[in-house]
Amino acid sequence: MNDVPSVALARDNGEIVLTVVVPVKNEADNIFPLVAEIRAALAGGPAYEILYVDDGSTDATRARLDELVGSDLRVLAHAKSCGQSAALRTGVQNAKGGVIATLDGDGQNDPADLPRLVSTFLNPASVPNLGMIAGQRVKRRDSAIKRWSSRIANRVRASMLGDDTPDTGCGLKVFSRDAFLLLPYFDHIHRFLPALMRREGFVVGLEPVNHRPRIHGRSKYGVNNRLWVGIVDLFGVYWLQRRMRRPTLIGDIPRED
Ligand SMILES: Nc1nc2c(ncn2[C@@H]2O[C@H](COP(=O)(O)OP(=O)(O)O)[C@@H](O)[C@H]2O)c(=O)[nH]1
Ligand SMILES: [Mg+2]
Repeated sequence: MNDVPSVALARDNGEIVLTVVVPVKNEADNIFPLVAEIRAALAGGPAYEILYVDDGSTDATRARLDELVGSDLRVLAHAKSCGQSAALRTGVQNAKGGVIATLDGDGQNDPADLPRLVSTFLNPASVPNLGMIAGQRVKRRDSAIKRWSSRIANRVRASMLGDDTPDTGCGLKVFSRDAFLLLPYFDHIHRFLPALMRREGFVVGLEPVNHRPRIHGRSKYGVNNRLWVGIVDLFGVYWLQRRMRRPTLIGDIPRED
C-alpha cells in the first residue's frame, strides 16, 4: 500500500548530489561575499554545484556572476524579470542535483546553516517521505514594519491552511527536486512551499536558522507588493488543498519510463 509519491534521491557517488539555487535580482554587491560563504560552508560535503538565476537584473549582478563562473558555479539568466518564484523554478528545472538547497541572494540567510539542513535531509534514518526541510528564522533581522506585517500574515496563513509552519517565507530551504517539480506552479509559489509539499503527501521538517540584516542593496518587497497578492494566493492555495485527492495505490505498480 502506498499513498504517498516516491521520490528518488541522488546519493553521493561522485556525481553532483546538491544544487544550491540562488534567485537574484539586482544584488551586485552581494554576489562575491555570498558565493565565498557558500563555497566555504559546503567544502568537504557532498558534491555540489551553485546555480544562480539572474532574473533580469539591471545592475552589475550578471557581470559579477560571469567572473565567478567555473566548475562549481553556473549562471542562468531570464531575458526579462519574471519574479523570484520563476527564478527558483528555472533553477530547479536546470539543476544537476536531486537535492536542492535554496537561499536568498542578499546575504540575509546564512550559508553556515546549509550543511546541517542538507545532512538532516540526506540522513537515511530521517523521516520517510521527507520532501523538504524549511528553515525558520528564529530572530528576524528586518525592519519593524516588515516583522509585524509578516507576523500577521503568517498567523492568517497558518490558521487558513493549517500548514504548521510558522515562517514559510524563509528563503533557506532544502528539498527534493522531483518533489518540487510535482507541485502546481504559480507566481509567488515560493511563499507556500511547505503547504504544497504536504498537499502532495510529503513530510516537511522545520529547522531553526540564522537571519542577518541586509548589508548591500535594497529589499524588493514591501508591505504593498506582498499583502494584496498574498491574500489572493492564500485563497488559491486553500482551493488547491480542498481539491486534492491522493489515491491509495494497491500492490506494486510498475512505472512506465
Ligand atoms: N529572481 C528574482 N529574485 C528576486 C526578485 N525579488 C526579490 N528577489 C530575490 O529574493 C530574495 C529576497 O528578496 P528581498 O528583496 O531581500 O526580500 P526581503 O528579504 O523580504 O526584504 C533576494 O535574493 C532577492 O534578490 C525577483 O523579482 N526576481
Ligand atoms: Mg532579504
